[in-house]
Amino acid sequence: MKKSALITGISGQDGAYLAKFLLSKNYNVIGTDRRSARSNFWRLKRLGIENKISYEEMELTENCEIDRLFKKYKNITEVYNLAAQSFVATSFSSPINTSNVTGLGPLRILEAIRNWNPKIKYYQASSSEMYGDVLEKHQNEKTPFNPRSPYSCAKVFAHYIVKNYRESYNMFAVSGILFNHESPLRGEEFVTRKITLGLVKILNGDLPYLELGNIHAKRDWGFAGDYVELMWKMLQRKKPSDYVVATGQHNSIKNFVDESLRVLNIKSKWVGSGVKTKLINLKNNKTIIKINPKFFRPAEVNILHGNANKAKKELNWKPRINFKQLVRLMIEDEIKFYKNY
Ligand code: NAP
Ligand code: F7E
Repeated sequence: MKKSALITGISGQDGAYLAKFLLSKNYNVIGTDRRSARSNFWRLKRLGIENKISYEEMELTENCEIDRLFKKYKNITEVYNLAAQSFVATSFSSPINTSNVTGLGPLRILEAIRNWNPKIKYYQASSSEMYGDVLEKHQNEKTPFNPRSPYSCAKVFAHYIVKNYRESYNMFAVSGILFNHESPLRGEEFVTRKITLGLVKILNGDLPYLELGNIHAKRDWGFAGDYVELMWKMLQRKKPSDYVVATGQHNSIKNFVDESLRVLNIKSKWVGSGVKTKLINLKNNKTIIKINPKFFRPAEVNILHGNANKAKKELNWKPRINFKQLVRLMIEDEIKFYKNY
């Protein structure tokens, strides 16, 4: 019998890659989006799977919409809760909405599962942002959380409520603590995609220069396509358990810019310091990057570096794409899909 999986947040980066992966495993995929905004499905179109998914409307703040899903699809065996207000910067301007969607949303789904069929397996998209101002150099499943944004506070709540439902009701409910993962399908507001798209726009004469915030922050960046496989693997285990997913390498935003320019074969030089830092294109002396403090966050997560040994050992996993390959993949795709390049 074909298995049926429900993916919330099907229109997002991970939703698209996970749907593709589950379809390749012969699952029926039911995907939720908010208000039937078909234009949001560019990622599913890009992966050639737009017509292979059953779509349902679901807003994470609406209990009755969540309930309706489980009433309608009695054969769902796995739920992947990827929907969230996922942009950290927005969580500072919309803390209440972020807490409601990203924090309470998972609880609403868990309650629906508990009422309809507690045998359904549940995956929660936890985040390395929960480590915040890190309390250990390399973060693993045992590292204490120290969140630095309304987004990460909401994710910490969701993480613990998943654990609580697992322990209280014997449900198969797990969290993947995923470190930053990027791809050509990443939203344009996140820094990696902002950089790759911005640089290609500059080369096309469509943008004079790019403005960034804190270029010294460091992230453990992996490839989203590698990471979604782990979500599935976690739900195939006999015993439910949480896992960190990371590459174990970190790089700064500045490194990401430099590597992008290396791939594009543009010689450049950083000049100045602090908010006066600039990146100059040595071919034409034009400024490519400036710092704009409006992109600084009220509280920053300076460095994240994951230790995924548990996933490597128990789920037999290792990332296939490293930092340099990731940057190349993103730049090459940007060029391929950018008009007139
Ligand atoms: P994404 O591209 O921002 O996608 C988020 C999805 O959530 C979109 O489909 C969005 O729908 C949906 N959504 C937003 N608000 C919603 C609401 N109120 N009700 C229902 N759906 C809503 O995020 P992603 O990068 O794929 O990440 C997937 C999940 O993993 C998120 O929970 C994120 O917090 C978490 N995570 C991501 C990373 C990472 O590096 N990518 C790392 C750790 C954890 P619309 O299209 O309608 O906006
Ligand atoms: O920022 C710095 C910024 O927005 C990364 C989400 O998927 O991963 C993501 O959260 C860093 C931060 O991702 C700009 O200050 C500098 O230090 O790409 P980001 P994030 O905040 O790490 C985690 C794991 C998630 O769970 C989240 O859902 O880059 N930065 N200049 C900038 N960031 C942005 N966005 N824009 C800038 O101009």
